[in-house]
Amino acid sequence: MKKHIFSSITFLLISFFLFNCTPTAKNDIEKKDTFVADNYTKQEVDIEMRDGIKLHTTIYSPKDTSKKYPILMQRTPYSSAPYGEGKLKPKIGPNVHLMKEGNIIVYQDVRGRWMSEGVYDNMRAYIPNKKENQSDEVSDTYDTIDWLVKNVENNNGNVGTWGISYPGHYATVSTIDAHPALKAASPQACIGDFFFDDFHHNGAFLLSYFRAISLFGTYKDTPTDSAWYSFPKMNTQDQYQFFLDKGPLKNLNEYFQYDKLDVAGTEKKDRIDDFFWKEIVEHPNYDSVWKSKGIIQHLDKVPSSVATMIVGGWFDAEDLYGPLETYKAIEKHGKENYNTLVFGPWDHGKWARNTVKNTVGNYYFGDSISLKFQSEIETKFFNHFLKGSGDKNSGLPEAYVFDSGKLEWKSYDSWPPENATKESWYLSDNQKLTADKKSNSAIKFISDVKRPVPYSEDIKTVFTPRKYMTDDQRFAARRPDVLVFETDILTEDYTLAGDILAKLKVATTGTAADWIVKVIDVHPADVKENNEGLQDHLKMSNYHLMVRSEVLRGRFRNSFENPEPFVSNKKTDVNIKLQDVFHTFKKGHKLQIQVQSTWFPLIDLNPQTYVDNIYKADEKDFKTQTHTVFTDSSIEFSVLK
Ligand code: PG9
Repeated sequence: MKKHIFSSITFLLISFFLFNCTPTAKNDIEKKDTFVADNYTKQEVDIEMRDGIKLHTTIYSPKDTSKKYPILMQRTPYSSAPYGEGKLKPKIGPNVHLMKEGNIIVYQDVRGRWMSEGVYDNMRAYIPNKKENQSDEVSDTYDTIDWLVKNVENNNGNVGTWGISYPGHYATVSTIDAHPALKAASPQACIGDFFFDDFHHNGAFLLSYFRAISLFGTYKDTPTDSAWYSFPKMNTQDQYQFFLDKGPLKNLNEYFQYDKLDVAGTEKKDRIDDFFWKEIVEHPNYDSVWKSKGIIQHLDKVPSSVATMIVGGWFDAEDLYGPLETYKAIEKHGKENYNTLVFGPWDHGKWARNTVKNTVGNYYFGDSISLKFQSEIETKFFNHFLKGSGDKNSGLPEAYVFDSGKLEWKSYDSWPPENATKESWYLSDNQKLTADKKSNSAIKFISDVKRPVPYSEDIKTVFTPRKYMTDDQRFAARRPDVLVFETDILTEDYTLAGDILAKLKVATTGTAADWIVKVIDVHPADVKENNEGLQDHLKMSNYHLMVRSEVLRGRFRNSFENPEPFVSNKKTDVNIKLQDVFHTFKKGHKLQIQVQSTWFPLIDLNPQTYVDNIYKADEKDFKTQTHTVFTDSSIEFSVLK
């Protein structure tokens, strides 16, 4: 057996940054957690796919063979480690309850990753009408399930899939043209489309993902249990200054050996290029490359034999579009499907954590929220469909959603709730958000590419963004290049339930601009209680809680496929869809809107002069401009009375 020297640094890094779970040192895990070793056996098999490629699959089976068990599977690009005889995960399965009651738990390295054969492709495109032996992730999942139910001892013939983020995406994939043994799938924070999740938001590049690109852009040509990629060395903790000094995105090519990509005749195995950076650089628009990779469009192929529970976090900085659009697409196409939604006050993957205090950054939402989800919702879902009757009377609600303002769960028969209605507020001058349309005046601000608006007060370098989603926005509100509009102090509760549409009317002296809109819950000044996780320089008094935020790269205002410049100084409509919220602005609070044009370095800088491809823009293209927001701009909310 090949000696496995899995790179623990990589494992620690991936675990911490992507799932905010800091695995304790190896010996602590062994010392504390022997449940898996005491109650499960582990086998590793290489399952052959229809095209001959073998996928490395790790199977944990209960030692108690007196009964049969369903199979719970996660397919992942992040490794099924640890590999090798006698090396076991300290915890397995979606949660500790499902681990302890006994299930067959399976992990598989997806094609081209870690110990599996094949060539990796990010968000590999689904091939609807595959020719014989043609493979994609759907067929890989089907072939794997087929092998498992036919070969794993003591299985009860029922399979469930689950995963968070990229593994969540593969759980979504499992539902398409699903194997008949698949009875339940829980895609969680599932990537829907890389043009709207993770690396891009409405055409803007998430510069804050810079270090994560290497994770997915380097080829490996043999199965390996050690990391074959490396992360760019920034040699600083001040990412704002780092990226400001770097200037145009093309200056990042050096970190991805981009220039070496086109060396004629270079064998793939000799290249040290990053194919994912090349994909991002050469496809700045929503073209066939990104479209083909999006999974939402194929969710008309989810059979009603598969029950789905889509899970997400209202404050998930990585994948918010994915879970919301996945749920809505299955609702739209699968009228007979059992399809439910759970959205809580979580950041990326927090619902899988075992912490009692549920916070996101500086904000505290309550105790045991994740723990109750695991025991009362997630475990119940899988047991009903994999061990129980499997009918539609699961006892679980259609939409189980947490009001992040009232700090309480609510159940609805649909999401958004049927009785939510649209209400518009106008961005008036004197910094007011008013219910009635104001005169057509204009508010100007200078958008300085040399001094962009920070997306957070925190300067530190991130692997992927997380905490900013609930950050206090007073630091931004006090900048001249952030426009602020707020209601009077609310005299009664005001509940938003569903998406938000910012209908901006803007102009610029330039020919290109980004537009960012933030929705903020301004807390009363007399709030005295400060939770223990609050950063020292902050107080809950007058806390400006960011409830939702979104960017639109202005060139895509009319089409993500066909960008177009602004006409200088011409009043122009820019509509920005902000993802769903469920938040009550309580009596005594204020609802505030902020509008700005830079958000650095969460996203890259817009040159503010139109160029064909910002990834290839030169220093000379970046120009400070004066932008204008007209006061007939409005925000349309989904309101629950
Ligand atoms: N969706 C998350 C991610 C994808 C790609 C890069 C970094 C993060 C995730 O899988 O956690």
